[in-house]
Amino acid sequence: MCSVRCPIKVLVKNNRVQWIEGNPHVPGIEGSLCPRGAAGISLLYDNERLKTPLIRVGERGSGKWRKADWDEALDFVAHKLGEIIEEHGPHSIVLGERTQLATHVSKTFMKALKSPNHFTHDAVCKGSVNTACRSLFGYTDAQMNMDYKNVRQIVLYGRNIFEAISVKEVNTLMEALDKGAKLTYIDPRVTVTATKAHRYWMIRPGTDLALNYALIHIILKEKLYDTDYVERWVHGLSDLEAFVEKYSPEWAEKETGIPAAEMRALAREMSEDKPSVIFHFGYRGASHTNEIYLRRSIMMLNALMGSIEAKGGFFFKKGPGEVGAKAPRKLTEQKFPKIEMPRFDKVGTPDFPLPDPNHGVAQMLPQAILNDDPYPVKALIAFRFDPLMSIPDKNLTRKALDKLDLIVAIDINHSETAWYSDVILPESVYLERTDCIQQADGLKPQLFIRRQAVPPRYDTREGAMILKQLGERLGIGSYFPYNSMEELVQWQLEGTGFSLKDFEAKGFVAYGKEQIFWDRKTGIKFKTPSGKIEFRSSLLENAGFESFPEYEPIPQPSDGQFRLVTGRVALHTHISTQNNLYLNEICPENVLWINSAKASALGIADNDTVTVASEQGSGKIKAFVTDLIHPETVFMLHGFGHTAAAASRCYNKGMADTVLQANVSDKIGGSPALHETFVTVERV
Ligand SMILES: Nc1nc2c(c(=O)[nH]1)N[C@H]1C(S)=C(S)[C@@H](COP(=O)(O)OP(=O)(O)OC[C@H]3O[C@@H](n4cnc5c(=O)[nH]c(N)nc54)[C@H](O)[C@@H]3O)O[C@H]1N2
Ligand SMILES: Nc1nc2c(c(=O)[nH]1)N[C@H]1C(S)=C(S)[C@@H](COP(=O)(O)OP(=O)(O)OC[C@H]3O[C@@H](n4cnc5c(=O)[nH]c(N)nc54)[C@H](O)[C@@H]3O)O[C@H]1N2
Ligand SMILES: [Mo]
Repeated sequence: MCSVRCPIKVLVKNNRVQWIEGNPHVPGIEGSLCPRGAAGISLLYDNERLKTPLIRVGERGSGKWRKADWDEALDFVAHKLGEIIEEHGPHSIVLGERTQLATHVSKTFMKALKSPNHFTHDAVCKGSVNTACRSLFGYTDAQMNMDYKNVRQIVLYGRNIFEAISVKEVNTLMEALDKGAKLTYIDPRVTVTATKAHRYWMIRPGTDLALNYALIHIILKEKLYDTDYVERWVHGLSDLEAFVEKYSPEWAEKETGIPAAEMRALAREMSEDKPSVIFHFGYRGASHTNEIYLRRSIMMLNALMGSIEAKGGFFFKKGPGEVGAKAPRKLTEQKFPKIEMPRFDKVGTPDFPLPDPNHGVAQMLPQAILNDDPYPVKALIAFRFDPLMSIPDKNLTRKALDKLDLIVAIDINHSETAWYSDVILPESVYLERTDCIQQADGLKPQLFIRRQAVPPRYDTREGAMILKQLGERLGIGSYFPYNSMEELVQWQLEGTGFSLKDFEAKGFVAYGKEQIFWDRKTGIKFKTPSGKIEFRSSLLENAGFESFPEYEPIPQPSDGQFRLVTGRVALHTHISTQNNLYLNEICPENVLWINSAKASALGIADNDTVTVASEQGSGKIKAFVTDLIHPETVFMLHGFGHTAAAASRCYNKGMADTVLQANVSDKIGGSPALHETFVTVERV
């Protein structure tokens, strides 16, 4: 139901799913689920999901399809891809996906075809967090996690943890709060998380960086940091000291609207509880062209508190290698032909040197297609990813898609991109399929498996089988040495010492019994060139970027404009559950949060329909007039405004943020700057 993939237990009787609950054997889950997890049954039994392969017969987006059997659909796609490869080369094919359990399969598909153009959702989710962590520690954010259980103080910058949910995180943090941990929440909007915080700051949007420079200023001036840890592990402290000299709390108070005295209070409290403190690096909070420096400043605060690789702080995830064992195999371990062409997004070239090449930068796709830059792109395979809804500026993305010779969607729903594609290859939903092994690194390395609970209701297949069968038709079948998902999983487990049987009791296995922390005095294995936490970053500076650029305020809305901010709610997953029978019933559309004083000046009352417009596009939505949002900002839930008629429950309900947002990026870190769009709001 969501990319977080919380472990579940499914009760099946007579091949029908009766009940879904959290996996009782997983600490922190113990039976519980979020609303979306519980609504899995209504996905399985939804008769509006994709049922058979479809080939388009009308105009793109017209919704005119003919049903095809699998052989016909796969032959059709393979034939078209073959022609495109022949004429334009394999690099003219792009495959984009949400990182998932079959990612090693789709990467293999692209590598074998000799295309460099596999990208994931990572950049549009948290690209700059990834780059910031690599610049400081030599690890990605995904290779780190937080020890919520033992935390004493936690600061969340728009990390709306009690609505944008991972069940284990929520439960573990609630327990820590019950035991006395303190929560500070910072957001221009009063979220559910704000209501549970000990301290809440309604920050002026886009100014978190100013706040952090002031916090660092206080911590260094008052020597509130962990001196032993910093001396041993930090490279560039004196540079930082000179840099933050001018960023006083009084200066930051003017920028952020947060009283200087409160900043001092937080810095001192954090110091008292160090190192069991967390400044969460966040995902989709402040989202601006300088995001990399915000994420770096958050992680520098953690480093100053000595909370990296500390109980109750951050830790590096330990893999099977840490206990002398072997990780599950991945198809990507095979030998592939060399690829000379650069990526479509230019990641890894001097134009865009720093984003993670394992993921690429999704939101560069429209520009690459529209400008034939760096070369013509001709085909897109969208696998569990919806570019039209998940890349900012829907109209621009649609224009780009119009230029393609082939669009293939591997999905479970009539997503916006599926609706606009040429061929739809329907995947079985998670309850109907066995997936690849999930390697879950952490304080204790573990492996999880998701096994088929019931047979597919319709003529659908698993993604890893679909790609294999396409590969066979394209002459790269030998890269897929399996005939079923069970065989693939067995192949993956070779050498790990585990077999499928070992998963039967609990759904997962652990490599060892003990939690592994590295020795804080001698043993933290930072993977930076200096072996330390690089405040002065070789990654940034070798690429020609500064480690400590002067603070520059982000562009501000002019009179009559608002900054558009978006986010999630506990009842939906991004853009994919709006048509779910249960979830649609409790949250059928999104609304526009607008500050009461501003609304009254514009003559807008609660529940009025308003037109929201930006340079990119416009649409209509109901207003939610409230004091619970900063006057400079309006907010809407991400994920609504679907136009695929076949998904009738969410068809034309609410509005899509992507229609409004400009496609601009943090050109160092790789995230889209989703909150740099200004809108006007008018009563209809
Ligand atoms: N229910 C549910 N849970 C999910 C998901 C889901 O789709 N549904 N998706 C998962 C995924 S992939 C992700 S990445 C995470 C996302 O987790 P979060 O990043 O916590 O989620 P968002 O809802 O995007 O929350 C962003 C918050 O930032 C605030 N914000 C906006 N501008 C600023 C600013 O300038 N400063 C500060 N401090 N805050 C600001 C917004 O008001 C909003 O409340 O959630 C995960 N969990
Ligand atoms: N404008 C804007 N853009 C955003 C965001 C935002 O807040 N605003 N948030 C960003 C974030 S944090 C993220 S993580 C991304 C997420 O972006 P996406 O990955 O595009 O969003 P999802 O809703 O996770 O689902 C994508 C597609 O996967 C399909 N799907 C779901 N389950 C399955 C399955 O089992 N198999 C197959 N084949 N398909 C499946 C869904 O039907 C949907 O079409 O979007 C990012 N983009
Ligand atoms: Mo995300």
